[in-house]
Amino acid sequence: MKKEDFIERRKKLFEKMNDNELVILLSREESELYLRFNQDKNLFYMTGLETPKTVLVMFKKGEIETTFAFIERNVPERVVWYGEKMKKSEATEISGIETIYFYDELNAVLHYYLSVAENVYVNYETSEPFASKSNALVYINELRNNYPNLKFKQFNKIISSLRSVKDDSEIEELQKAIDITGAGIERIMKDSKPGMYEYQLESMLYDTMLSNGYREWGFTPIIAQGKNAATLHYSANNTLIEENKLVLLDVGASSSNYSADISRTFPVTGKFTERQKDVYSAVLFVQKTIINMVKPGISMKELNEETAKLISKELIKLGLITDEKDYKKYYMHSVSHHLGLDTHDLGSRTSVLEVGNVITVEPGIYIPEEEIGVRIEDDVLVTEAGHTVLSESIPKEIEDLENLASGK
Ligand SMILES: [Mn+2]
Repeated sequence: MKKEDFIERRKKLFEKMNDNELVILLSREESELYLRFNQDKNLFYMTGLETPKTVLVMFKKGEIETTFAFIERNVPERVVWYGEKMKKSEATEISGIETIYFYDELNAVLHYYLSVAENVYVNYETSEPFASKSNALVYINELRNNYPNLKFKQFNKIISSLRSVKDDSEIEELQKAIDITGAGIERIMKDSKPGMYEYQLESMLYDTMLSNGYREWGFTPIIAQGKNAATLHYSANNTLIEENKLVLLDVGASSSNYSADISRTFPVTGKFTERQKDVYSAVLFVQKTIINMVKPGISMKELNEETAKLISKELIKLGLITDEKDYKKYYMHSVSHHLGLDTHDLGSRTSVLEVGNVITVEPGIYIPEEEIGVRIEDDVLVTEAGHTVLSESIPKEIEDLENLASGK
């Protein structure tokens, strides 16, 4: 990602902002010692800065568009503990923002803007899940009290439509995250055996990531054998893998904060049973059909409705239900979500697709009483011609899975 990308994103945001509107984006809390710092996604999207105590401010008044940022000042006696802080020139080099202040100047510099602005977009709202612990939220609440005429709005509302259309740099990062995830998945398919624990499969993917410089997961990996695969958010990954079971992987590495999200289901012993094959084929057929529908102008609601219709028919063929309406017993989630900086990225789950959206397509069938759970998930870019499956190269055909898993 280069500074021109961030400059372009800020330019697009100014086009959406009204007169006298202000944006204040605060960084996340500084991490505890045992965790690596993880930047607020919106602040990263707008600046590329990955440091705590960092703030972006943008203000639009008439023709004048003002942008500046705050970073932490170096404290010489703390350098031996935490190293040098980023220099102003480095912040400018990364973000393309020319005017950089220090964080301890925040109140003094902001006062003028808070006094003249009518609306302010902030990235912390009371709906934040960990609101009570967040210094950022405490700060926003202080502003609310000190500037009672100012209207506070959620930044997500104004940025959502921009973030859901990916630029070339974002697609490049997503592709890297997807490719390394795919390499790890293939290694798991080749090297896993019954008698291993699920977390040993997790370690194969993690090792593939780390060895290639990808140090972060996009989300907590799901490695689920047999009946665990029928628990949608299973993440304990600590069960012994039994003979003849299917293993469901729902995993994604992160590349520069962009998350892959791939699901594959394979027979750990190298051969599907007839029943497993029937269920797998049903999901694969639905998944391919839905992927082929992806194009600009189609809504995610339509994809969901078509998935439900197709899965209902498959469930009847599999002898699991007799009335189409009962499909929710075996398929209970949506087929798609946006993908990007967040695994479940900004962008409505009912939105009409446009060029540059990246969505998942992930139908599944879950039959706990048969200890079978199948989900197949690819990451799909919406293009003018229709779509490109960014995860195309990760195997999902029955023959390929059997060959990989049996070591052929
Ligand atoms: Mn997903």
